[in-house]
Amino acid sequence: MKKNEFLKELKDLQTENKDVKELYMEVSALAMKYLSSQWRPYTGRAAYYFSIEYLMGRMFYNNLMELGVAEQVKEIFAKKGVDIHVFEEVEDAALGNGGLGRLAACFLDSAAGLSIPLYGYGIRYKYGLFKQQFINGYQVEEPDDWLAWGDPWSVRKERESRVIHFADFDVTAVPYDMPIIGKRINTLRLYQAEGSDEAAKISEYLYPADDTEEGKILRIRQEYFFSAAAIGELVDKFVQAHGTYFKRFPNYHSIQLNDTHPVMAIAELIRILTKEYAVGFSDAVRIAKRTFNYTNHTILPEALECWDYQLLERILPDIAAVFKRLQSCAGREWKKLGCTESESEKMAIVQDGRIRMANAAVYVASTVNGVAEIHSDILKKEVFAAAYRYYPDKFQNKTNGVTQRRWLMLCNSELSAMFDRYAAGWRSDMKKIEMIDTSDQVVLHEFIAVKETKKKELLQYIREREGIELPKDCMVYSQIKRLHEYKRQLMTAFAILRIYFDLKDGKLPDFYPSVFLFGAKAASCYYRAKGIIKYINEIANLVNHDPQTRDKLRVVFVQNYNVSYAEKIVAGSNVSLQVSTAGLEASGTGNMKFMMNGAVTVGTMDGANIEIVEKAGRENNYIFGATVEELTAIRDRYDPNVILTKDLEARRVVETLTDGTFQDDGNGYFSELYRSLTEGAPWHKADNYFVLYDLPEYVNALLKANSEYGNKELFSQKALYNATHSSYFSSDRTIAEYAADIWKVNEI
Ligand code: 26Q
Repeated sequence: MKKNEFLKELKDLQTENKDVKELYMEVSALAMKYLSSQWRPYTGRAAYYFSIEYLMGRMFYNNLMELGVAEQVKEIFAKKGVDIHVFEEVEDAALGNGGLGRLAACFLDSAAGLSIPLYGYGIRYKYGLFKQQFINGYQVEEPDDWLAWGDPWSVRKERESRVIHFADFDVTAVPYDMPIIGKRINTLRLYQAEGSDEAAKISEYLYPADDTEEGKILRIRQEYFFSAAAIGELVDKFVQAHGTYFKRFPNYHSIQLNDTHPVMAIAELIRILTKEYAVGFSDAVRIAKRTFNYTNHTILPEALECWDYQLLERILPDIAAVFKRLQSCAGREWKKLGCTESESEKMAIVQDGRIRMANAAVYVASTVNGVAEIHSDILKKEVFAAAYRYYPDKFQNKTNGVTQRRWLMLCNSELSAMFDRYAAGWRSDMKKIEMIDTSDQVVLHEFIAVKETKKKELLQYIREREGIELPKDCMVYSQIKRLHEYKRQLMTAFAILRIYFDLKDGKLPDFYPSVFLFGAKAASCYYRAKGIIKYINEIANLVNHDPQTRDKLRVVFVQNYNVSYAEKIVAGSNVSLQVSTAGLEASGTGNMKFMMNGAVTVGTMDGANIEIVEKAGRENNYIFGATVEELTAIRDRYDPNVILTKDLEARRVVETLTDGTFQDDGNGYFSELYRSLTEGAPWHKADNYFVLYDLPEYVNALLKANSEYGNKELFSQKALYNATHSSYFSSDRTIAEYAADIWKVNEI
């Protein structure tokens, strides 16, 4: 189908008496028809991305934009009296929960944009990340029935189904293909589990609770299910095209493991080669070594996956056996290399009855990468120090990026149009925006106007979604990310309270009216995260209703934060809050989205924040807090109670957790948070994320930004400088690096 045929059919489309869903289905189906002729299989060398999460967001507008028909579709609908914004009702595809899943989506977009053959593999969950609402300030979760809207952007490939064997039952993996549209069309293939009720459970939920044995088994099944389906398919296709000379398998395939969740793929490839094709074990390992690459996304010890050997053996005996043989094979290699006992122990794949997935990945992968400079350094120096000593060449850094097509062109057409005026050609070469003169008064005032427009839109959206009216002229600070203690949303809560008390005490006469926005979902079994949500909602309730402060300070925790919400928030905010404990945020990618849209960062020297200020200047951002080195130096002697004794202001805010200022209805959330800061818990020391240590500097940084915002031109120049120096954080740059340094695949 040609473009003009597509547009003609669209013009002829009957819209009367059709609801949004019907229109959505029909237009999407038409677009699929239009693109199908360009969507062809490819048999050359390609890269494969294995990920348990894909946070695609809403596909409708993005796909129309990528097909180059967004404007025409908008006009055609306008003529029919349909506002293109009605499609904002369409649910996001939220088959992921955070940065790792959104990164996968950005990477697919960039690869298609650069015409790099990259194929995504994952799970087609029936329910994505839960839908969230607040009832009395508490998070309430509902299943995310995203398929209720239909899935017009996928094609079920029944005939390419495969059977996956577990010791106790078989499962059919049915592929659903999604087009990833850019200069070329790549594919995201998600497998759905079918066959029996117990089989279907495997692709029912994203991250089912794994605090019971049953839950753990389900997680193992999920990981093996999609890894084995993908590997089985790649091996079959290879054999059909090239025969069984498997030494050539890595010539055609470079597989990127998005964290450890797909590490079962390593064992599955070795299993197939040895069991089904009689390849010797060491040859199979050699082939696997040339095929796989591993990206680590977190150094938090509790997130490094370990599986109980006996548990795995029960449902996947052959896979368990492969891990065991891999350990022997690695053990011999380490002896030869002269590793000490303790080094071998640190690198061990199977030890004390547990399989350490990250160690398996590091041993087999050709390359191991972190996602920002500081994170990659920590991997080398700490997490994988022993492996780095013996395999230094494996280790690389690939600083994350985000796709400017969704995170700038789509969510901020106004700023994009401004860039068109002052940096022609930037859409295909983003570096060009660096040439924009941020001190030019005309440019600056256009930028100020764009930010005002986007803020107005954001406030309007919040009014519709949350029923909250915010002051028109305000500075917007935003913290939007998964809820986690290390990300320190609690520290922001304390900082807000400090500002609130100071406002009431008349200590901040020149404070520019401000809104603090939060967006986050708490994992459903994460008790403290839920307590933090409730606490912030209580603070919002107090602050927003206090007649003494409500014109100056507001707090809103938006409900059901997701990709589509993020698109509004990053475009409309002035300040990006990136305040993780130094050393713990692997990279962050929200920080990059805000930067691209002209927000300044109030943040710690952590993750990609460090590179952001390297590119955009420390003087154009508000960096505060302890560095990794400082924290290492004080860690052993740090006692938050010393701070609480001396610093009365800190004490006043922290004690709101227990002094009755706020109510958690006898649920114990707040007192538990209090104890986590003052006493610690069996598994950690008091205030292990250094909230109280960094709080005073954090408040100062927030206030400094606030006072500078009073000088609109000064502040906006800083903000614009950030935007015009953000091209390094395009995932096009990141993907070009993966393609050149890891995958060795070329543009086709
Ligand atoms: C591990 C063990 C058991 C159960 C679950 C998990 C698990 C699940 C999800 C561990 C980690 C994740 C997700 C991690 C994640 O999203 N990491 C983020 O990745 C981004 C992309 O690289 C970075 O920018 C963020 O800094 C990082 O937090």
